[in-house]
Amino acid sequence: MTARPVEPLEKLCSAKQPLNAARRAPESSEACYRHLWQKPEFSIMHGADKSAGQAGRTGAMLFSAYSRVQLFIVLIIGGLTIASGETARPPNAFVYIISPKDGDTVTSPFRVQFGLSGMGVAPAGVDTPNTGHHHLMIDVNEALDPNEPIPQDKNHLHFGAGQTEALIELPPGKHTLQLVLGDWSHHLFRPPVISDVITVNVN
Ligand SMILES: [Cu+2]
Repeated sequence: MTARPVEPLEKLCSAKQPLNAARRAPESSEACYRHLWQKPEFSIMHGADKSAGQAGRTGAMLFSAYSRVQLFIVLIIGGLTIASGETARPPNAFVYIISPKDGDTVTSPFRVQFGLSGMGVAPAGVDTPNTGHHHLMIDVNEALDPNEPIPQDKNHLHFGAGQTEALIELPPGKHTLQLVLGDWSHHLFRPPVISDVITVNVN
């Protein structure tokens, strides 16, 4: 937890009584929550004295409960942020398009086969070391943002079930294909596991 000054803590606590616990440990907003939780008017949370339940106190109680939920959400989001997008690429891992080959002429729909070496395929959401799932970039020119999940649209196809090939339908003309391995949370590995771009001529 980052250090917080006492005054915002007091606002956060929304309590008129001295915030001894918070003052003793101003670096931790948990002290505030603990302090509020131990106050008599909050004993209703534990099924006790309701006589103290005046409007202001009820508001403070709701605020406290709301703040707890907020803290919980912040902790969850923080945890996910730390957990996702930080998957290290195993050495020697690479992806490649087995077929079609660069420059091939194909008839739509056509089969694209995904090749992966030095790693395994796992469905999205499964955080197993040295695994990921395939993503096919179709006519994508912009670089992917390493801090964001791989976009999901008609140009960025996710194969989150662990597929290793796909039947692709494209309008006639030249199209580029590129294979990208994403981690369990659809983020790029660091450094990215990404194939060469190939061009196909679709009939
Ligand atoms: Cu994905």
